[in-house]
This record gives sequence, C-alpha cells and structure tokens, in this order.
Amino acid sequence: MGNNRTDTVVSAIVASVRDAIREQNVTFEEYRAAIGYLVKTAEAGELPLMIDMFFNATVVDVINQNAKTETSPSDMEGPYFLDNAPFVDGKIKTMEEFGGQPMLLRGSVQDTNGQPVADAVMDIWSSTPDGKYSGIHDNIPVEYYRGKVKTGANGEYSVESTVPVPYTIPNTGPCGHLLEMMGKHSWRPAHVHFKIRKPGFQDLTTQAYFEGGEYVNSDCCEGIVPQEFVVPDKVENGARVMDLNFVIQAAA
Ligand code: MBD
Ligand code: FE
Repeated sequence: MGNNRTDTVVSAIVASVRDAIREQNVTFEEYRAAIGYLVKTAEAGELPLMIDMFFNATVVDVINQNAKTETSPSDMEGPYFLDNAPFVDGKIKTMEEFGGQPMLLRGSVQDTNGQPVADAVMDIWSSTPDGKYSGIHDNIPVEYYRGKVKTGANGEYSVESTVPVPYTIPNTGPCGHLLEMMGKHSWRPAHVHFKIRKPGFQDLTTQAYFEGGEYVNSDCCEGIVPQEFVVPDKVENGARVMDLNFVIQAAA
C-alpha cells in the first residue's frame, strides 16, 4: 500500500486538519465535541448534507476548471434529484393551489463545435412556490415541479413551470444548528436544477439563478453562485423567461 490515490488524498486531508488543529490550538474537549457532533449528524441522516454544504461546490469548481472552457459550467446536484420524473411535453405539472409566477425555460443544447444536440434528455427540477421539492416534502407527487424534456432536431427546448423561491436547506437538524452556531444563515437563492444527458456526451449537471434574487451572492452552500447562469430579469406575457443555452462535451 501507500503511494496510491487513496493514500495521497486521505493523507492530504489529514494534513490540513492537523494544520487547523495546531493553528487553532484545538482542545481535547473541542476535539471530543467535534466527534460527538459528527456522530449526531450521521444519526440524523445529515452527514451527506453537511459534507455537501462545505465541499460539494469545491468539487464542482474543480470539474469546471478541468473542463474545456467552452462547455457550460457545472453546479451542485443537491440532495433532491430524482431519476423517476416523467417526460413532459412543453409543460411541467404545477399545482393550482400553490399559485406562483409562470416561468418559461427555453434555449438549446449544443456541442463544443456549435452543432445542435438533438434528443438530449434534460431533467429539470425546482422548488414549489413555497420552497418544497416534490417527491421529498409534504407528499407532493413526483410528477409535479420536475420533468424530463427532450431536445428537438435543432437542439432546442422550451418548457413551462413556475418560479421557485429561495430555500433554506433543512435547518432544524445538526447542519442548520451548526450554521447557526457559526453565525451563518441556511438559505440558498432561488434556483432551477438541470441534468442533461445524451449518449456519447458527458453529463452536465448545473443550476440557473435569478438576477437580483435574494442570496444570489450569499448562498449558504457556496457563497457566490456561478455567474454564467444568473439570468437577467425578463418577463413575457406574465412569465419569467429564462433563456438558457447549454454546451455539452463529447465523452472522451
Ligand atoms: C437544495 O435544494 C440544493 O439545491 C442544495 C445544493 C442543497 C440543499 C438543498
Ligand atoms: Fe435545490
């Protein structure tokens, strides 16, 4: 063993934690409290959330730096992607009783040569107008507020839903409590998630944000969101229009 990828990465992580312990003169009581907190977080089922909160954006950053710059930036998948959303034709189901401003998502998927990518499957999911995710919260059925959309012959797509809202990551458990103890809030800006897949291409997982929206520059999960998909405020026929063109890369 030794001198392999596992050794290299784990040793680097351990070294930076040791540095932090020395730098901050961490006491034995604090050390024990930290272990207890991690155990509690795991027992609450929030360990993935806690790790995502601190590190997911950094992993995505590394992906974006390594990708050729002509592809669209990746962004966090988050914990609420579900692969069993239905295919929809032009309209993601929303619930009358929730109301919300209509939203029109439209644009295209292209490859890095500017050629349209037809028949790409776009998974699109976002919160209800009161900040819940279907299939996860409040028994909202999975066919609402999420759907799969196929691009047309020219790589184009167009689909309606309703505008999502800023969202607090689960903040009643250990993750939210930790943010609170650190003096930080637990809000994410309003966002729409995308996962774009097409055989022969690398998957693209990303998010779009609303220019001028609250928390766009203070996301609890990453501080500042990738700017390319912060979409200017544009309304047509009462619908908030999100013009979004995606560039994906052929698989290596
Ligand atoms: C979300 O909706 C989300 O997108 C992320 C990244 C984390 C928690 C909740
Ligand atoms: Fe989300």
